[in-house]
Amino acid sequence: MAVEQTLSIIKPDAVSRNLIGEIVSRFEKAGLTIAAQRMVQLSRAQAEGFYAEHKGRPFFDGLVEFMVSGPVVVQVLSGENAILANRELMGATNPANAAPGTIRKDFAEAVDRNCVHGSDSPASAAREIAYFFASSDVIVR
Ligand code: DAT
Ligand code: MG
Repeated sequence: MAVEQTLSIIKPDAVSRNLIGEIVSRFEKAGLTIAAQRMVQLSRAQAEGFYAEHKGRPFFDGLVEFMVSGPVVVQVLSGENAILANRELMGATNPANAAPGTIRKDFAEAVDRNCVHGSDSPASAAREIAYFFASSDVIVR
């Protein structure tokens, strides 16, 4: 087991529905700690760059539109196997397929409004954390 950091985003649908606290509470109850956190209104260029791996997919334009539709909370979560632990707390991309008790099952309305983002690998975590935070912003306890 290794202590990892992962990039989490509480997306515009969850922020606008006042779910920040509910979602952060799930991370903390699962033993993950908040190592960095900031509210951001993403620009179109920032959203496109963040999701560059999906450019060309049919849902890309809608995804970017959604991600700039309101503020998001970007955060670094830290803990044992944080990358996979966060993916498990989030649940499947489509809330219809997400397991009971996951964030997406309990809160998300649709695949294109699915409340949270989480890095899916060590490489994506490193890239995504650096996309939003300087290393001096990340406080691992
Ligand atoms: P995840 O966010 O679970 O890592 P992903 O990386 O495959 O999922 O896709 C990024 C986001 O794009 C996802 O959270 C919501 C959106 N998305 C993915 N597949 C979609 C689809 N079939 N229709 C609409 N939006 C989709
Ligand atoms: Mg993904």
